[in-house]
Amino acid sequence: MANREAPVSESKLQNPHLTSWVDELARLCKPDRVHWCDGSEGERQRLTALAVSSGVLLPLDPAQYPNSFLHRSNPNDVARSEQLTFICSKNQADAGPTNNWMSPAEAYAKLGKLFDGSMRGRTLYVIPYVMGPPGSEFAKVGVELTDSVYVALSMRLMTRMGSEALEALGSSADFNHGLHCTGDLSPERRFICHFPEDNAVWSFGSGYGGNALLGKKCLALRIASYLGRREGWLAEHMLILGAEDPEGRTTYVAAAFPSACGKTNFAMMVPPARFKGWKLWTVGDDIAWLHVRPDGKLWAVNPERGYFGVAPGTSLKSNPNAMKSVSHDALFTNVAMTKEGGVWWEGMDGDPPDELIDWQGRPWKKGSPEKAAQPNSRFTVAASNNPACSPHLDDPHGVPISALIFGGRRSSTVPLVLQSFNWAHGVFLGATMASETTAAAGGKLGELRRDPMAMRPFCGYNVGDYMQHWLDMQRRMVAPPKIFQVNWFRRDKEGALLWPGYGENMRVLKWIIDRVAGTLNARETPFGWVPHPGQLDLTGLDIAPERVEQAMAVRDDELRADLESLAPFFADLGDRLPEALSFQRHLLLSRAR
Ligand code: GTP
Ligand code: SPV
Ligand code: MN
Repeated sequence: MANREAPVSESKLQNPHLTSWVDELARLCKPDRVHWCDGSEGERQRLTALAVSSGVLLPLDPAQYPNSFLHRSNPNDVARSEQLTFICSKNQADAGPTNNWMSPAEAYAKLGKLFDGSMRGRTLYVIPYVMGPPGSEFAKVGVELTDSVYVALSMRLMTRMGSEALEALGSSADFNHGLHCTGDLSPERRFICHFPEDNAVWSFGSGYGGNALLGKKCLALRIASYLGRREGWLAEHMLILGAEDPEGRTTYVAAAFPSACGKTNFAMMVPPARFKGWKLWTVGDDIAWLHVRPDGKLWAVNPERGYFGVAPGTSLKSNPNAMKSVSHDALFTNVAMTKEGGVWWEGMDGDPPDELIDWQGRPWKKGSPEKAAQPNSRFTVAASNNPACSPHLDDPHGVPISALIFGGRRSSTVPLVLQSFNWAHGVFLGATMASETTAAAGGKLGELRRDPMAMRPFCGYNVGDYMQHWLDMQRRMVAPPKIFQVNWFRRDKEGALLWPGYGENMRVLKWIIDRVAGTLNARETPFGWVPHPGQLDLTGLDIAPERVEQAMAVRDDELRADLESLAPFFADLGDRLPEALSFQRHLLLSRAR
């Protein structure tokens, strides 16, 4: 399809639902131009040139970082805004206690005023996109209308965007209706509103990732979780990874860790030398759509086709596959820039350069107490850049999942690894997961909060109903995945991490794979199955065995206190708290004395 600058009414598009909706919102937002994105390489080049000439993107040194650019966002707009994110269901109770709620009528009226005339002097980009593998029965189409060229270029990396999405949509009216405007970025005029019952999202006043790329958290998690409950599947904040053993057998796992708690790193993990002959494949690093297929197993597709990953902490040592992925055709957001036009962030290999331009464009000197890169600075790249990208990324059926893993950021209490007794106990472990807050969302850092299945900010309906839906999924499966809990972040009394993490997490994954295969016994505790002492393969790991023991310890007093502290969280769920989870808590408490 040719690049179109013509008003929609002159376009030759065949889908009247789409054209009349675009016309209606163009009349509201009043852009000077409407550009229908076709997703072509030529279009990418034209939009990139435009973004560079308007200062939205800074070109990086093409010798070091071919085809790569830096974007600096407004300093008040560097992370998801959970306080300004709303679920606009007809009934407030359907949004539940973990979501902000606004009535649909109020939200449409309030945001309608903000959108009115908001794109004067600007271009409205029409971005048709598909979430999910091409031709998959599980894929969903969305269309995002935005005035941000950064969003258009990011959506091209993160989704299957342009002509192929229009073809997938055909003449159907079944698509997510997304409207986004950057506005003046004032937090007083920032709202990210979801209308699950209308399959629509209106986002105003932020240009940042999860607030503005509507295919990601808005459609693929909040709206999709709502659709999943209605249609009998699950939309989850999970990475998907395949571990191929030296005999060529691949075990697939999906893991839910809250934002900035290690999904991208685990999904791209390179195993230590001890695991010679193993190959790890990344299917996805953030979102999994889980469906039961006719074989009675749970299968996962990654609805995305790119990564929007945390930059700080990413190095050749911690995540070599990510470093290779960002070496060309990458968009960076809020990282620091070197004098030579390269990028830098805290935790990158080697010493920091003597001088940098920090994420806000200011000069920065080595030894400065300020961070050069914003703690939630990110890279955006196509998944195909990853040397470990799974060939099943485009598989319409996805991959069969043998284990589900839940992991929060917990300085204490939660052991390195624990296997649930059964599905309901596993759902309990996920539903009661807690994690210390990170820079991925605005608000305080390091506060412990309950984050059910790492979905607290992303569940598009009542979280109690969501937990019940998880419990109900068991009946649809003949071979449900085994459920595990992990914690890479336990600390000693001095505050030092007990477990080295990153690639060494392979040692824990190997135990999980062996447990799933049924080739390994385990130790039963009142709280679940854990490795026998000495059972975890630590060959070649340069760390005192006592520290690993401390990381793995199951301490009755700590776990009992944690179960007791669940009371107010469960009380908040009121009559939507599944009975099975309430009983699980009492059962565990009764055994923990
Ligand atoms: P979102 O994209 O926000 O959903 O984050 P994510 O879950 O993909 O987290 P990511 O893998 O980007 O890691 C976030 C931060 O945690 C980075 O600074 C990592 O360096 C750090 N991290 C990741 N894995 C580990 C680990 O195993 N141990 C420790 N100590 N830190 C880790
Ligand atoms: C997260 O915060 O979980 C992310 C980044 O993956 S964002 O797309 O901004 O939500
Ligand atoms: Mn995420």
